[in-house]
Amino acid sequence: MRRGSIIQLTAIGLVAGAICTVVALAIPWLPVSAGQEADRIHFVFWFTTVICICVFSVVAAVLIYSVWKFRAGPDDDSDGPPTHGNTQLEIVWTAIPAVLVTAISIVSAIVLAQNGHAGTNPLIIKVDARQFAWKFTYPNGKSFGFLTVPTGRHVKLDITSEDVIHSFWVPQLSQKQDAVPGQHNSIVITPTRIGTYPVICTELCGLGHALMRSHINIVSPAGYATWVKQGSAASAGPPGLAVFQQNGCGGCHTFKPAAATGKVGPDLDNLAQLAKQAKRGALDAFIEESIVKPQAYIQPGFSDAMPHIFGTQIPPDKLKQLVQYLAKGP
Ligand code: HEC
Ligand SMILES: [Cu+2]
Repeated sequence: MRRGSIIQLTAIGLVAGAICTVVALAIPWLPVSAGQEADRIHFVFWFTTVICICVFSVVAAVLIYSVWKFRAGPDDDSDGPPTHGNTQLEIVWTAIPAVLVTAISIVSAIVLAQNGHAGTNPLIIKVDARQFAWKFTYPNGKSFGFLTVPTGRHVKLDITSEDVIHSFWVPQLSQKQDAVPGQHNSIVITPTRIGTYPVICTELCGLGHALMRSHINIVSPAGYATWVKQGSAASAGPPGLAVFQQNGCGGCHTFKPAAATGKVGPDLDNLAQLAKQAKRGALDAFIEESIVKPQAYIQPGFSDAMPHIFGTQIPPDKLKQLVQYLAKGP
């Protein structure tokens, strides 16, 4: 092959690879990772993607070069020269993919084994799916409609279903696991990123499937210890307090009556004043709207970080208790 052709082939390959790389990097294909397992899965994804971009560049270069260089002339009706395979080429294009696919298998197998590893002292949480809700039961026997877990600890989710097949999925944790009646499946998560992320049922399970959502609060180990303490005391105190604690409001808000010290959202001890400033009707109405539809009014200085799920998650009677509890103030 002439030197000029090799330079042309390489140039086409580099351009094709560059375009592919831009598409791969400019579009956020994956959700942010909130756990060690997701980090590893993302690594496998990118490892495979890099290999794919390399293979694509080579194929695109040869294809585009051939179409361009070996195109038949306008008056050329002759047949091409007879060719009879090329053993050398065939060995090369069999051996290289074999090596690449083996590499992907090995990396995947290592990640799979690491992701299944729960360590010696995992926090075991039972996950019960039913049409159309999630129930999370902690080692102390308390159950909640949402999941709260600390960072930096292996958490083993013991997943089952009470009726039909569901599937547990948190996009930011990358893993899915079926919830099957009469069977216990598990996944291990090791949260790393504090925040609130959706829990989604990803197996069509009936009419309410699309509403079968909850959320997972990833909190600091200290925040988790506080939450466990508060959660255990939830049966005492006014009814609104239990609703406040069960929905994880204290993770983001300060509110003295609940001994909550969260700093992500506004200090709810000042709600009366905040409501006046907001000019959105009476205190009760303002609080209810803020919980059910937080995006309707964003408190200046804060972002729309409050989950939009409470409107469907908190039943009307509980919501009333919660609103009254907050309206009473400190
Ligand atoms: C992930 C963090 C987070 C959680 C969990 C959370 N909030 Fe909020 N909340 C915010 C942020 C941020 C704002 C400010 C933005 C806005 O006005 O929507 C806010 C605003 C509010 C407001 C309006 C205050 C104002 O001045 O506008 C109320 C009332 C409120 N939250 C109550 C609750 C209750 C009750 C819960 C539990 C059911 C809860 N929040 C759960 C982050 C959170
Ligand atoms: Cu379901």
